[in-house]
Amino acid sequence: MGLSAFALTLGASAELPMVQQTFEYPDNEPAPCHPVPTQRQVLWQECEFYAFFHYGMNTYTDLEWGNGNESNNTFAPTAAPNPRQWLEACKAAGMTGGIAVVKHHDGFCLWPTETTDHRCTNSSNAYAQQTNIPRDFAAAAKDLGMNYGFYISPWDRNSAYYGTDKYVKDVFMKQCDELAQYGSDQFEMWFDGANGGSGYYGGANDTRSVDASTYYDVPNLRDYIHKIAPNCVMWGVGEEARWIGNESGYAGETNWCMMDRGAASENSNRNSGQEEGWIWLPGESDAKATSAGWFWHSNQTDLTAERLFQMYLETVGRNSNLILNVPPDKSGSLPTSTVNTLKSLGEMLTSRLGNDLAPAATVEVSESRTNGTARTYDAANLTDGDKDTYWAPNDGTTSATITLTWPEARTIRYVSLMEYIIKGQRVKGFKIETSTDGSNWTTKAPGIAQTTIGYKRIIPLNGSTSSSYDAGTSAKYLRITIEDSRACPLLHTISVY
Ligand code: FUL
Repeated sequence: MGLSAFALTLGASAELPMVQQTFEYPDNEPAPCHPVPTQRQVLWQECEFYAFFHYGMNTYTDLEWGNGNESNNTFAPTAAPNPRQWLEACKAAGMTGGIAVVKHHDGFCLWPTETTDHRCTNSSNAYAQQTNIPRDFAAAAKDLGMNYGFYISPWDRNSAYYGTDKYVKDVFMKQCDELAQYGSDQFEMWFDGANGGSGYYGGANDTRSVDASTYYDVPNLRDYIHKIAPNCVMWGVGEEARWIGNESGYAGETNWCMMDRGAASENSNRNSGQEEGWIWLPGESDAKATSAGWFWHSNQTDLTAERLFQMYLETVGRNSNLILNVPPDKSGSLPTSTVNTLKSLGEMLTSRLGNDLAPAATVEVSESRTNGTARTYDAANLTDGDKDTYWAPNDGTTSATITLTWPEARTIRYVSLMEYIIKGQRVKGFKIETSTDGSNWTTKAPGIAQTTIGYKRIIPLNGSTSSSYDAGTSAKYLRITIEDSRACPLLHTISVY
């Protein structure tokens, strides 16, 4: 039956006029190595380093997790909350934007939402009544040319409806919708994983637990938000970017953007991803820049700029985004000490990673694929400052060398490599060597696993992320050897500092 139907189809199509098809690839582009990111995920990975601002009811109660029964009047800023000041301080630190917490687990909302009475505008405090963090945060970010987004806790210890479908439909989804209306160019919505447990729940004072993987109707929520804010990555519960597995500011030296779906694989592979993972789920590392908690506490101290620089190397420098938390205090602004630390960090990043020596070098590669009509693949693409051009060898080539030569020796400390991830993450082993004469080579940073590259990898040549800035290495030649790759390696930028 099946066979004769097949023959019939074939016979019928044989009668049709032949359609001439040509399968040419005039650009000679390498095939993608799956899985590959969505365009939204690529844009998100380009954000690299941004801030987290935990501000809200807990700022006034000294708690980290409010119970949900706090009086609206307890939220009492001593001045008008100033998101512009938050963002300006973070811009000075070299950050590209930030995420403002506008509803934490206590359910208290920092905007005039219609979904609950538990909100800032119902406080007796005059500054609170005027507060609208999403409005002011979005406006400041747009003005400063920074990325912005919001943290909205799915878990709500205030809502009487938490645990029912009504909560998801009439409270949580509506709150996400209201927030999406504050800007279609949001880059990320942050959905925390903590949920279920004891709480006030409208006076019930009981314990409620949900299955987060089904309860929040994430597929519909994601589609809905993307219609309003097309480039908004839905973090965590939203399944477009993954938690790096710790809150201490480090990713695995080996770190793939790929992951198998499902809590089991995610739980055990968050820090390093999975080489054979079948979805693109890049890592984000959330870490605190202060000692006490996510929210402001009177006894907090600021971590040193040197420690934050180390975090940067161990996250952004290991193929992970870094979201660094700086908490505004009771006045609704960042404390001066935090502002100063951020400024020092920015100066450190500029002086250590701000002056790229690679464009002054000549670059030679062991092999480049044949250029296409509208695309080239040669070594010059590695140092042209253009993320959309890349170097590529032939299909089937999985090892290669790239050699940079300066007219005279330079003092160097860091090498930064970036894969053209639009076509998948590929490199699985590499090494870096330097030479002063072109014949005697020294392998650098042998203690650091030189495995994956991904979106970005920064190698401190002295092999230490905690004391990376030393007298440096004198080198006239720098050789990067790709030793193994899932498919032909594609790099778009090499930088040397
Ligand atoms: C956690 C939350 O429970 C913390 O309070 C904080 O918001 C952190 C960023 O995520 O899971």
